[in-house]
Amino acid sequence: MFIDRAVVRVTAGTGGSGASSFARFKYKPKGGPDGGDGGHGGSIFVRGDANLATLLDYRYRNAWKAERGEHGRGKTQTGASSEDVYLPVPPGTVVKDAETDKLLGEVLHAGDTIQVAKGGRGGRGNARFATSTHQAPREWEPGEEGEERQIELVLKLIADVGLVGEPNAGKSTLLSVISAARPKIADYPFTTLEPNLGVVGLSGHRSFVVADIPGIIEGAHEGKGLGLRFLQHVERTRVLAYLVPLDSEDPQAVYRGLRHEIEQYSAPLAAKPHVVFLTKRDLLAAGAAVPAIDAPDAAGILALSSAAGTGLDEMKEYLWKFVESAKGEEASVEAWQQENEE
Ligand SMILES: Nc1nc2c(ncn2[C@@H]2O[C@H](COP(=O)(O)OP(=O)(O)OP(=O)(O)O)[C@@H](O)[C@H]2O)c(=O)[nH]1
Ligand SMILES: [Mg+2]
Repeated sequence: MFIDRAVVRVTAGTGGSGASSFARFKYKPKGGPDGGDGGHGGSIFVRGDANLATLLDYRYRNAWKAERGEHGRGKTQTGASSEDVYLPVPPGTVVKDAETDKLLGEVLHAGDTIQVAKGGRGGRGNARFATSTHQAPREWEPGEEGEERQIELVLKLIADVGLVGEPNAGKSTLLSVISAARPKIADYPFTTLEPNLGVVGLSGHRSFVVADIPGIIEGAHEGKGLGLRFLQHVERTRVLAYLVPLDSEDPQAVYRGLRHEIEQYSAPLAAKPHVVFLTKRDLLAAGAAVPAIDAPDAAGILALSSAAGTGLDEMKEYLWKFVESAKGEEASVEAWQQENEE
C-alpha cells in the first residue's frame, strides 16, 4: 500500500461589501437608497477525478484561493459572486483538517465533492436597511470573511503492478515511457529510493497503476540494500513484473535470483501472479534471438525495449488483461471466504 499525502492551504473568497448609494433622478434629487448587496466569495471544494491516481500535483502547488465577491453597486445592483474552486483528487482520498486532524470527509467516487472552505456571504447594501421610519439609511455591511484552513489529503493506493528488478534493470525508464510519471533515471544502481507510481492509460478509459520500486539485490530479504523497505512496498500490489535486462550475462540466473529473494521474504508475495519482462531488447546484437528463459510459474514472458519503444503496446494490453484477471480472482476468493464464513 502506498500512502500519498499532501497538505494544502485553502482560502475561500471574502464576500463583496454592500453599497451605500442613493438614487439620483434628474427631476427628483432625493431618491431612495439603492445600494446593492455584495456578491458571494468563491468556496473551495475537493472533487473526485477518475483521471488522477496520485496527489503529486499538490507537491507543486500547495496553496489555493478563490476570488472575493464583487461589491454591490448603486441601482440595487448585486455584485457578482465568484466562481467556486475545485481541487481534483483521485477517488479514495481522505480529507482532514490539518490543524485539528478532524475528518472532513472522504472522496469515494469520481464527482464526489466536499466543501473545505466556505466563501463569505456578501454584505447587505443600504437599500436593505430602509424602513418606513428610516428612509435614508447609510448603513451597509462588509462582506463576510472567506474561510481559510490547512487541509491534509491522504490517499491509500494499491498499485496494480509492481516492477521488480535489480538496480539498473530499467524499471523507472519503463514506467516513464508507459505513463506520465517522471521518475529519476540514471545508469547507477539505486537511483530510485522511493516508489514512483504511474497510471497507464489505454483506449476506452481503461487504466491501471504501476509502481516502480527501488532495485532489489541479493540479500534484500535480510535487509540488504533498500531490501525490506522495498519488499514492503510490493506486498500490496496485485501482480508483479520481474524485469530481466537482456544485456545481463546470465538472464536465467537474474530471474532465479529475483525469485529467490521474493520467496525468502514472503511466500504469499512469491505466490502472486507474475510476468517476466526481458528489457533493453535493443541491446541484443542485430538478428540475435531473444534468449529463452525457464519460468514455469510466470504467466508470460515478453521482450521489450523502452529505449526503442518496441513491444510496449503489446505489453500494456497484456498487463491490462493480466490485472483484470487478477482482480477477478480476488473477487472470487473474497466470495469464497464469505461463503465459508457463513
Ligand atoms: N539501451 C537501453 N537502455 C535502457 C533501457 N531502459 C533503461 N535503460 C538504461 O538503463 C539505466 C538504468 O535505468 P533505470 O530506469 O534508472 O533503472 P532502474 O531499474 O529504475 O534502476 P534503480 O532505480 O537504480 O533500481 C539507464 O541508464 C537507462 O537509460 C532500454 O530499453 N534500452
Ligand atoms: Mg529506478
